[in-house]
Amino acid sequence: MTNPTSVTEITDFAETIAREAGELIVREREQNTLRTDYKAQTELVTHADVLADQLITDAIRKRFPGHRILSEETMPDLSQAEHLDTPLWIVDPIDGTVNYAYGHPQVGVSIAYAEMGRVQAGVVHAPFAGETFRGTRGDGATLNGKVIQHSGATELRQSLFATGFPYTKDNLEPLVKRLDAMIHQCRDLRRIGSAALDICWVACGRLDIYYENVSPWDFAAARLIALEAGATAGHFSDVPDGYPADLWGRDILISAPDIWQGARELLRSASGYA
Ligand code: 2AM
Ligand code: CA
Ligand code: CA
Ligand code: CA
Repeated sequence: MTNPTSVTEITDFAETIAREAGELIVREREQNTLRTDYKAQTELVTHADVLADQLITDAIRKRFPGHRILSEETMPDLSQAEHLDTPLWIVDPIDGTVNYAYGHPQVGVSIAYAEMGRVQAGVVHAPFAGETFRGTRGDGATLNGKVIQHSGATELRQSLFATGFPYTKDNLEPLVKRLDAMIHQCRDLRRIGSAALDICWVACGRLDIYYENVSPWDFAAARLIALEAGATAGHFSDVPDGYPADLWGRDILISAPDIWQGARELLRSASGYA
């Protein structure tokens, strides 16, 4: 099936629904009616996460009834990404739920669109900051309509890096080892609390490096935005066969191009990878 809709139209559509979800998210918090719940021991979810997920996925289903959807709150089946026959939408309605629940501004709505396992369009909208990042494959990346570029960092020593830590605290040892190695070799660390915004901040030069283990909805849109801003994106371990690399969230590393290899070697060695 050929898709008559252009990738730019797809990106426009993604931006429209991300903004609508953003309005809902801001309204829910301003009305101070946030009900929070726990998915797991420390993983928060608010009713705004679920409402925003429904708003976005309903809009996608209505406009593109034949497409697949992977979304954190209502359709989190990761095997969706292995089916390459149908276009796939990857949605995180609120990236940074902990920030959201604590009244912090670093919250993003992330929507990506992929064909054959390759992300073609990505939008990350930060409603409290009034910032919208957009990327279309082959056509560059923008922040509020202005073209963005990575920082151009050339030295690990002078690099600002961001990472995150999982909700589950069972196996923190490798993360602490990586953090130890990075903090010794880089300028400083920022823990923003939203993977999508971390990556968009690498895209626009507010950060030099980002690495973490995350899920497809956390990074799919932002990774394309970073690539289109000239950053390098990949993994510091090997991607298994059968799962699209664009959507594989383990050991991802995104940075300004000149420091990517150095950061990769440091993270591999700190992780005990050969
Ligand atoms: P979420 O807010 O959509 O759940 C990076 O840390 C990402 O992983 C965040 O984008 C967040 O997505 C999720 N995450 C996982 N564990 C987290 C934690 N302990 N605190 C904050 N975010 C966490
Ligand atoms: Ca979550
Ligand atoms: Ca997320
Ligand atoms: Ca989320």
